[in-house]
Amino acid sequence: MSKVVIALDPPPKAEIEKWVRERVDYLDELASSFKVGLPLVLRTGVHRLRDLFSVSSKPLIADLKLADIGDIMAYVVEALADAGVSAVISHAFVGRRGALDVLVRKSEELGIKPVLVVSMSHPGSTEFIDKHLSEFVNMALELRVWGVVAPATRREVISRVRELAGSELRIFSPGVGAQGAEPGSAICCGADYEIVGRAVTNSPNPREALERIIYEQERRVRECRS
Ligand code: OMP
Repeated sequence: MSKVVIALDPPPKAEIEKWVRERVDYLDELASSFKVGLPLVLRTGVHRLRDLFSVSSKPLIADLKLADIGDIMAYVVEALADAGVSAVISHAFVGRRGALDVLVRKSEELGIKPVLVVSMSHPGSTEFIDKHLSEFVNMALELRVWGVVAPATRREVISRVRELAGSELRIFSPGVGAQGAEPGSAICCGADYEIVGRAVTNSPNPREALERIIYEQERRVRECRS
């Protein structure tokens, strides 16, 4: 099983359902899971997810980067559970009391795995978010969430998260491909999965692009572990 999560973010002019179906079809065999966010869900509606991904054998991660009070995030998670989603990504910065504790409780009740963003792949993440990195990771550990998001674009952050988390948390790393990070580089620093979007989904041949990324990922991981 590959260690690539495919981010399905359709460009604005894409013929949406055709775009999604084709990519799920071509990529399902090779992807570890699919991730959908606002660009897709706003256009299809959450009610279409179950049908659009019915041919997929892989888990579906909803990346809505939730950042609200707990009761409202719990409503969102209920809608996602009805749509067949397996995991949900939320921001860590909203804090625990009255926010993430409610979200985690509701997610557990519905069998959805919570994932917290503890650092982001764009440069501005250092302006605010990264200043609290260790607090976010400790909170993720206390809440016993399933995983965290940390950037492939700043590998030292992944190493730090892995050091703080030990083997407890799954680390998902975006930034491979379109944002410049090399396949396998995040896994070499302790990530479990690399999130790849446009480098695959906007390619004229998405399957071939994903095969190349997996090949590169495996080669680099072999090298760094030898
Ligand atoms: P590409 O840049 O096209 O590979 O897509 C990256 C995907 O990861 C997009 O779906 C982003 O929303 C997501 N992402 C980031 O790029 N940076 C982050 O810090 C966090 C995420 C995320 O939570 O998935």
